[in-house]
Amino acid sequence: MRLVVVSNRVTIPDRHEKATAGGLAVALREALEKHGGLWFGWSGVVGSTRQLRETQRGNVTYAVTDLSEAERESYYLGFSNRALWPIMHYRLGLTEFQRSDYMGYLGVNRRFARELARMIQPDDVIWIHDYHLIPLAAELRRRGITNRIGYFHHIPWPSADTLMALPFSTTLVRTLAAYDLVGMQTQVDARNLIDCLVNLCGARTDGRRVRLGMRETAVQPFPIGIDVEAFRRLAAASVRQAATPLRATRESLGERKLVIGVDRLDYSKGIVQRLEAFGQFLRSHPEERGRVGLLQIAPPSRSDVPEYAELDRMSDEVAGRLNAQLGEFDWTPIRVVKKAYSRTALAGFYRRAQVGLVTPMRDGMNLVAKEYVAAQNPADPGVLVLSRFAGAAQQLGDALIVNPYDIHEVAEAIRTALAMPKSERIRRFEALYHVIETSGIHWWTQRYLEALTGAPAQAEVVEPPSKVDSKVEPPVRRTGRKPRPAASDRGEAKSRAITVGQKRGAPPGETAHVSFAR
Ligand code: ADQ
Repeated sequence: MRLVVVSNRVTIPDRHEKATAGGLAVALREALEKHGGLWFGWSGVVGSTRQLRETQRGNVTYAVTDLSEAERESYYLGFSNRALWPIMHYRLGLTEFQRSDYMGYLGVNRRFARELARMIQPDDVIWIHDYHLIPLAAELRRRGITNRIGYFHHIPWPSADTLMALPFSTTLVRTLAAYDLVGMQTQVDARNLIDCLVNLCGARTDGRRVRLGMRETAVQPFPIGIDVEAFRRLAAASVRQAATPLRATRESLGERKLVIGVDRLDYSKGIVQRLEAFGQFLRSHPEERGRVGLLQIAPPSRSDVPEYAELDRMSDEVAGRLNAQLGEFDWTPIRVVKKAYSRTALAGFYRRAQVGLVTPMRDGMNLVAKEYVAAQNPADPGVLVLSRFAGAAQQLGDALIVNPYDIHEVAEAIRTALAMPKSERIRRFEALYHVIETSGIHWWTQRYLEALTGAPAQAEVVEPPSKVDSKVEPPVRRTGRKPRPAASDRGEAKSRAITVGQKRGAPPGETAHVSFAR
């Protein structure tokens, strides 16, 4: 078996430096190296030539293509990031739909399928990642590809009622039936997707598998993890290194306590609301003024999308206002740093912070929550404050779980975390660490690939959406009827397990990098 990974962006690893990426990219690379493989996707470059470029690294081939300016505008900035991203994060008010963007999105998926189909061998197993590429399997099937194809959705999947607001959502959801396995971050996301397939597309289900026409697709949660041991080692090493940002932070903070937030600058992460909550905490507990500070690290992303430019401006404005209202000549309550750091530096910041403030308004999983836990000193750990709307909250119930829309509740959680006795901090930390350690990134990759290779192979074609024409949108069925079990219940697919990613990889590299460039 050869593994083929497809993602929106592909970063070709440096020849000499094995791991310049976050845990996910490293784990996928390891799985590819184990089986020999192909990683296909956008190079990240916008150019006039769209020719496929192949680079060999060991037994992995990286095949990348550039996007044209028009493709980047419609497929990436337009439909993926101004329509799908907000609606999947329950932000109807921010969802901007343009038919031309949707056409561009379908066009890029069609082109990717055309180029990829030529490279597919009979025993390949194909693993497609993320919302940019939802219709890719349907396009591949149309070209006669009968291999097993899996999809993993890294972000939340909303309820059918929410998703229906997006024009052509039914057509798009229907294309998921072209996959053998669809992986979601949480049980809630999996249930929402199954509801969409049943109520919007008329599929039948037994709760785990969905039957649409002659095709059967497994829908399951696979909560993504991190390389816990590698991150723990980075954090421990950061304490010993003389010239790390950790040392500098320690010197600049003195005895003051530190609350930390680390996120891409994205409205789903709740950064502005978090700054307000920290301000509220200082107003409610004036005795804490001068004794604690918030460090918010937020490298800009998608700056070409107007909503992100607005967030950039707003976060500066709110931090400036709160610092002016609450600061002293020798103490700045909030520092916002808009740049990426190396993983070692991040690990050091997490370890120094008494509170990890992870309060997205909605998040598929949120790896920062897990990184914060992994980086703690087991003898004197900090406290994780976590939004109930992060997928991670489904697993990390021993964090202080908060509603990020309620700044008073978040403010009180900060106070509780700072005042928490060491024995309770250790108890919570140990419970959290156990969870992240037993469901790390290697476990995740292995489990997903076992489920995908164990799924029954199917050859049937699912018609991909071909044009923007309201006639292609099937009628919405909202019958309220109970889903019926699939006609043929084959029971658990027998796993023809492959073993991947078991060797511990090199620790995440020094170059700052998000899991996938988004
Ligand atoms: P993201 O939205 O990118 O991922 P997240 O899961 O938090 O969110 O991952 C962010 C990664 O970027 C973390 O590894 C973090 O360390 C890194 N990072 C953030 N700020 C950084 C900085 N200043 N410098 C260096 N590195 C930084 C999407 C979904 C998530 C899901 C992941 C994985 O939105 O919900 O958890 O995919 O599936």
